[in-house]
Amino acid sequence: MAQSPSEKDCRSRLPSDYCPRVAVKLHRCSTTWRFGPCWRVQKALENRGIEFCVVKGPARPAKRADLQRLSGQRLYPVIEFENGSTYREESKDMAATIRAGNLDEKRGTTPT
Ligand SMILES: N[C@@H](CCC(=O)N[C@@H](CS)C(=O)NCC(=O)O)C(=O)O
Repeated sequence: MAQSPSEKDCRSRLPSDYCPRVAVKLHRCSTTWRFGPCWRVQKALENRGIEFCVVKGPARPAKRADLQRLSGQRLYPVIEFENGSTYREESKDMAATIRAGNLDEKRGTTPT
């Protein structure tokens, strides 16, 4: 899939500190389809011009221990902020938040 100008390449399964200068990491499934929950949120980030990188995770839910540790659940998409906090809601709600310019409000405190 061609990268949009706002998407930085994190490549899959690299440590989450791989792109420290990017404030937003999109943890998403590895499908290249341009529809579905992950694509919906990725598109919203692109349309809003938010700089982000993509971290593609394993397809099998059983292999999503890292995502579980990071976000407390096993579904994509998940947004990780540079302070280590994460944001996950229904993808339609995530996309609406991003499009409304309210993503920063979802940034939590640094997890301990
Ligand atoms: N209703 C949820 C669905 C999320 C969802 O199904 N995400 C997919 C990736 S696009 C996923 O994690 N599928 C793996 C699974 O269902 O275990 C949403 O819209 O956020």
